[in-house]
Amino acid sequence: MKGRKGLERSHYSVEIDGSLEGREVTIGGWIEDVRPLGSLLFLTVRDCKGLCQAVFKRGSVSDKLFVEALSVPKQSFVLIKGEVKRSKSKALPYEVDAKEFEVLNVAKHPLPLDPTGRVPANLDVRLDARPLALRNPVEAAVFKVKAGLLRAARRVLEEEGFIEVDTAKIIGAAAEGGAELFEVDYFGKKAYLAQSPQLYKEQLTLSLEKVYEIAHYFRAERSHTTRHLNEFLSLDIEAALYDKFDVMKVLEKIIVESVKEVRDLHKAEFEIIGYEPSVPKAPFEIITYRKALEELAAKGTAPSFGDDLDSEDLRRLGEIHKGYYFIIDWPLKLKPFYIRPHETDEFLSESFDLMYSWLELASGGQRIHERWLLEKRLKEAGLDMKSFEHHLKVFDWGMPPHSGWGLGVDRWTMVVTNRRNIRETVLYPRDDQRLVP
Ligand code: AMO
Repeated sequence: MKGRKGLERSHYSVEIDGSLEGREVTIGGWIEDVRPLGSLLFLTVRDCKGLCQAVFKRGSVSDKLFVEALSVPKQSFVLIKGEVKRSKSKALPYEVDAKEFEVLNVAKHPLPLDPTGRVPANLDVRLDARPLALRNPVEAAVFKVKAGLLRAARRVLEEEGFIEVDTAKIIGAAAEGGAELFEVDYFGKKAYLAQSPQLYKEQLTLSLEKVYEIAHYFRAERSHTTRHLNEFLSLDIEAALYDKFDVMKVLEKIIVESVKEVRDLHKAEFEIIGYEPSVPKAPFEIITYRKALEELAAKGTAPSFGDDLDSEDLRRLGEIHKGYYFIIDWPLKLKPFYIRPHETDEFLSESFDLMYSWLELASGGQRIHERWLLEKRLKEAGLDMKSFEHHLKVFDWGMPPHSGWGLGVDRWTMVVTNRRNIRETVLYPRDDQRLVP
């Protein structure tokens, strides 16, 4: 696209290197700094890939252009045309000797934040002006890495023969039970926003066999923590004829290969972030729920057998297990109705959670595939059988044994990019205090 003066971007900042010396280029981006120095004027321009410098020389450009460049408000979007020359700056060894200049849109000051980060802004201010905050390279790097993780995970799943699906997010009945559903008015009828693709992904194994879905889900819970949101991104899989250990292997492979891939492909982003995740070693450690209780007891106190591990327990467990590890064989009563009772101990279930230190990243397990058993478990969970009729009848159509899991992608991105708050890994986070922007 051309500007009014006919200028058209020909290169990005990262391309301004020795290979272009002596060539004419047009760069486009946002003004980060304006530094006059006698008859020279240095402008630094940032685009989504990096930073480059342009120099305006009085005499070499008209006075009008020089003054225009001098007075352009920071963060305005501009195009600059000129010749690539060697510079004296160590950080930016090549610069553009400006000949032409056009402001495509002026940034109106005061801006809600300084994207350079020199004037620090707190998280709320950054979230209120998210697209502007993303001009800061550290913030942008987090989302480039997140996109890289999804790309790598998709690749692994395709290699493993999984088919990508997309299921409905407006649903007529509570998928998993529980009070965590957002209600919506669906032409006068009650409907809900999906809290997970659980029932649909299970159903699809009876024809597509191995499916995965990457989508947003909604939970109406008021948890004020750094790891919960009311809308989150989940990567879910479900596979016919896989048992719990088979799907744990798939999860492990995705984690190892994706971290390896982003480390290789996003070196620049990790350098900007100032952190590089180490590639985890497979196989991940596996401990049982029972073992976790023993470890906690050895450290002081532990919940009673059958009780859930609260965040304090998980923090203490995370002091023992620092990286990725699985906790398997949870008490059946702590798990949803679709999780299979344990092969050898009816008090337990064929379930697992994937942890990173104290943080739960994924949960899953082998499912019940027999209708009678599912009905029994629904009754025990006190759920309304009628609202599950559409789901139950599917189990009469030759439902294979199957297993799966759901991985919280925002939490995983927190781990890989070393962020402390899930809101830093979500573009437009939703919690009970934040519905806009
Ligand atoms: P679960 O409810 O454990 O399991 O969710 C799976 C993973 O999703 C992420 N997650 C969240 N992330 C941010 N904010 C939230 N409020 C939130 N809730 C969950 C976590 C969690 O480990 N149907 C099962 C999965 C399965 O068995 O296949 C389920 O939804 O990282």
